[in-house]
Amino acid sequence: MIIKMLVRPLSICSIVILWGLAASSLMAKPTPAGSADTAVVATDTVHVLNMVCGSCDNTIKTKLRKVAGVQSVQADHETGTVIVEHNPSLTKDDIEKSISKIGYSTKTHPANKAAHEGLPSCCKKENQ
Ligand SMILES: [Cu+2]
Repeated sequence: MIIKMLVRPLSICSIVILWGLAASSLMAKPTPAGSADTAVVATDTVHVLNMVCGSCDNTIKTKLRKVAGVQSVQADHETGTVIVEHNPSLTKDDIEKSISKIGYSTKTHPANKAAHEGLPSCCKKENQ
């Protein structure tokens, strides 16, 4: 008898709580289109062979950020690395191809010559 009286108010409470949770999760459901894309992020570190100065860093950061799917770019000519956060539909190879189109070389993708010629003079280096 005592147990029944304890259990009953509890179960009514828990039903109300569960109903509340269900209602709030339904209300939270509508999310903006594309949010699934930006929620999951992959990170790749690419070694770039011919970055020589801060302008190289800036060129790569500015141009790589415009590539669809790229979310953030860090470039450091001193270490020769470019760290890219991107959505999982992009591969590291895609990123290396984009870097070569900007005028810089990776081990597998030599720089596009015309793009390299268009770089500021301080950034042009023979060892592509
Ligand atoms: Cu430079």
